[in-house]
Amino acid sequence: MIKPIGRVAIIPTLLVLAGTAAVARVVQSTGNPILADGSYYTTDPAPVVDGDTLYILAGRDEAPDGVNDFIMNEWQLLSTQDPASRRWRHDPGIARPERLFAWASPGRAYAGQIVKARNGRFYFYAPVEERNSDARDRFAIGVAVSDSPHGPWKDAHPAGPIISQRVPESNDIQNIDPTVLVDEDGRVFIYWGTFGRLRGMELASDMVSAKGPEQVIEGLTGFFEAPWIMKRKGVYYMLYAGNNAGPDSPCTPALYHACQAYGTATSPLGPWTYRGVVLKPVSSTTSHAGAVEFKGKWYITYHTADAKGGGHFRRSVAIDRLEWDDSVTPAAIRPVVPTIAPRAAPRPGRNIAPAATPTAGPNALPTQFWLKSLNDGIIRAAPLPPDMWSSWRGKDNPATPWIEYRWPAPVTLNGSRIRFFADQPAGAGEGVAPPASWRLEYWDGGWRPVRGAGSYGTSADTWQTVDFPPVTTRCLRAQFVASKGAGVGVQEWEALGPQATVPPLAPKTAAPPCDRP
Ligand code: FUB
Repeated sequence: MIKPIGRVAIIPTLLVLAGTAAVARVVQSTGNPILADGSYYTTDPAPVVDGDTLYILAGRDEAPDGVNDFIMNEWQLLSTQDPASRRWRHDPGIARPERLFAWASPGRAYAGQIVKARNGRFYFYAPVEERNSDARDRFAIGVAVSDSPHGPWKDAHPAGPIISQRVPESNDIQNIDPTVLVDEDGRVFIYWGTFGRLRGMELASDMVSAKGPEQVIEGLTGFFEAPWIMKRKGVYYMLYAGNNAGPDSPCTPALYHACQAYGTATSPLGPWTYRGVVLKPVSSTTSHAGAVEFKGKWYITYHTADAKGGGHFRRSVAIDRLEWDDSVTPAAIRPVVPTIAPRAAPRPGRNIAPAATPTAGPNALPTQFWLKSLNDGIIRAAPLPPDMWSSWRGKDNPATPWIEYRWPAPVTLNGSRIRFFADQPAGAGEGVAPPASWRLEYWDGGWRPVRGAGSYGTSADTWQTVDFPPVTTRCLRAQFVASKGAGVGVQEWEALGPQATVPPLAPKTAAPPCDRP
């Protein structure tokens, strides 16, 4: 019998693993994310194939709702014989930093990778924090070994981490996000890094000893973190999280969000050539991808905030097909089309903002914020900058910024709700503060204030609702007077029609402006 829990059916095949409290279960997923019911968040996927099984090593986000921190105490494993079946075995709690390494602190079980070596054993490259270290950044990469991806794991280098700010050389980067390739000739290469700094190094065939010097890897445009090394048809491919943001960036319009980009090289340590974007930003700020060939097909794994209760620090692993374009040299990775499990139909409502194209002005589109968040229907208890639009630029914040919705054809509106964000109190002259005042305007051959509107509330973190007699227009503006030199911030802005309708879909192309021919 299959007992449905949320959108995931749990088949009660409970497997208690000797020596740990972890309970394995078999899950019939309904699509992405693989585990979607919010009972376990799964992060930083690293796929590895052994025989007829595809394994995904994942971290586990345990941040309470509204806490913006990577609270990650353990790693977990997902495995399947057939991704298309959506039948996965879930092994929670396969390892914890302090159990893998005597020198590691608990917590911060960041993005690791399990790699099968030529000797048939599995090596687990795990970024953890050192307990006793005077390094400015205590993240270090340790290696554990096992005969199975399930473990049990044993420290393969009990002398300590193989990479830190002190070993094998001194460095000043954050030593996380390792990825390892065992090349066809048996040579082993490790890459790691974050915050725009990527290193690479050859390892000895024992999988742990440094062989070559640490090398700075360059050429991967917009590299931020999460490198993933792989090889196909003699070409080395590096997937990575990029965040070169801007209105015209192929990667991401908002600084905090990452795309997945890739580059290629003909030798493992480069030179590398940037090749393009594989995956656009997802619902979480990070998407940390890995890719692998399994039974003749390539798959990409990444994480999103799409599970129940999910967020930027409550991420969940997704898997999709990765396709190659062999008509070009080197073969290109085709842009990934992310899939998501079918959702319940949204309830009818008066908000028709999702059908509009949002824009902002004047000079009010700083890249750390995301205009798209205005009408995405998501309100977070502790939003990050890309969960809102704000006019805050640090200095010279616009005194009278505005946001605007443009519909492709005229719509009738008789109300609006707005949700301000503020990190400073009303009247503050810095940061993001509630606006001094605001009003709604609609286009009618010129910008006209809506008539008969009641009061315009300005408090943050609650809906401010404005009702007015119906107007028919293609463009609606919220015109603000900012608090002194502060920015204005908005998490969500709704445009309400007189009747409830099935929520409209986002427009495929941007609607044109009203005030320019
Ligand atoms: O999960 C913690 C960190 O978030 C990883 O190390 C990064 O790659 C990002 O996914």
